[in-house]
Amino acid sequence: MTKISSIEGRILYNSRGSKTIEIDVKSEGKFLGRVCAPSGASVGKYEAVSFPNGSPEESLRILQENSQKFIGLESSDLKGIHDTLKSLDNSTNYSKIGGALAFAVTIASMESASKAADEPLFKTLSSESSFKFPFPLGNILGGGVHAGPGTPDIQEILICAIGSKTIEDAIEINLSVHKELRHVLEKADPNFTNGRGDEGGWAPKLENQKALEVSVKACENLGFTLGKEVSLGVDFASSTQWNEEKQKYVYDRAGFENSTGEQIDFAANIIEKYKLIFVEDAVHEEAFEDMAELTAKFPNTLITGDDLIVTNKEILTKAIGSKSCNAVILKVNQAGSLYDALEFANIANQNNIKLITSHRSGESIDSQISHIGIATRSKMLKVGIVGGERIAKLNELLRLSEHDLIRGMAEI
Ligand code: 2PG
Ligand code: MG
Repeated sequence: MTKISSIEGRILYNSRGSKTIEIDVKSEGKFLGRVCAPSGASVGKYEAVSFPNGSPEESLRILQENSQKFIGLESSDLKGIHDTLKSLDNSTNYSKIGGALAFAVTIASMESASKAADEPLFKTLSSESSFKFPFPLGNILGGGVHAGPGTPDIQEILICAIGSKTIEDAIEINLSVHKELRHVLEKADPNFTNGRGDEGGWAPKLENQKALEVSVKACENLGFTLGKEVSLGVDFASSTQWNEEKQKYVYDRAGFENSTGEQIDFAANIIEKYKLIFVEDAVHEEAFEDMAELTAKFPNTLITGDDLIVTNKEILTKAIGSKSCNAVILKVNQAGSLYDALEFANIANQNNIKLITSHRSGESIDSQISHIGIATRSKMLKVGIVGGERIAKLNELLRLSEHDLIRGMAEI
């Protein structure tokens, strides 16, 4: 048992160059847990607010004023630390202290506890005795709010090496497809600049279908068959296309609009044509019934809620009732504290809703989410493919492959 002896924070920058906070939690004066908070660009309406009034400085000031409340708590007592945060902010979305603060304090405390116990973080977070690796799910081509004009409206085309038996192989294959896609794009357009979006996926000037076709081509050039060695996924991030006034999805870049029915057909055609294993937010964040239609139609595809569910256990319970999805994104900072996120993960696991632990588009070089993905028995870990802040998560998985407690890949 080790007690928190100090808690401090500082302002740093995330991968997009925006200000964020980093928190240091020390136990017994020596076991340091250090966490830098990420943040999203395609943010769900109901997710935790990152900072009060958008100010990281304000979050830090609140921490400094209240640091004594954390000192003396057991660093492994996630509930106690969570309750202390809730005593400072009883709102439902951490609007008073900022979800980034709840995120960083809770994960840093658990990291400090894991160091004190001399065990890896995933072990501190779970009482299970054996674990599996989630499949890395990586962004190969980006558009939407993660990339500039002329890129696809859909936000992400993703690769997953579903046939891999080891984490090393799964990571290597994702990297090879990302590299091959660059060659395909260069061949198709001699003026392609090798530009990349916020998460390291290539950002070519292509409309949606063309972007999917070049992604398939990259897989085929490497001798892969879709559905065998690899499968593609898509994050439509449909709330960014949804126009409340028109009650339509507006695809500005491709130049068409979809009614709600047309959007379901649009997504269904893409799922069928490209044999997608993973589909995220194919409809907007409040379209629970439309999602349910896709879930019923595609039982073998992970029909996944991100902005729809925002790692919120009440919304998840509602979605389970309406059978809106068979998979959910887990982003700790959408929930706020790690305690909130682990409760959410339990509900998902108990109801056979598959978990995909995910990064944010604005990331740090931390890698605790690799441990969180393992501890929550996530099927996939959505962390990108290249860029220091993405590679950091994959490299941590490779380090963890030296650990006896983790054997084999998750069953999707
Ligand atoms: C998403 C994420 C991560 P953001 O929409 O799933 O890929 O993006 O962090 O911008 O919400
Ligand atoms: Mg998403």
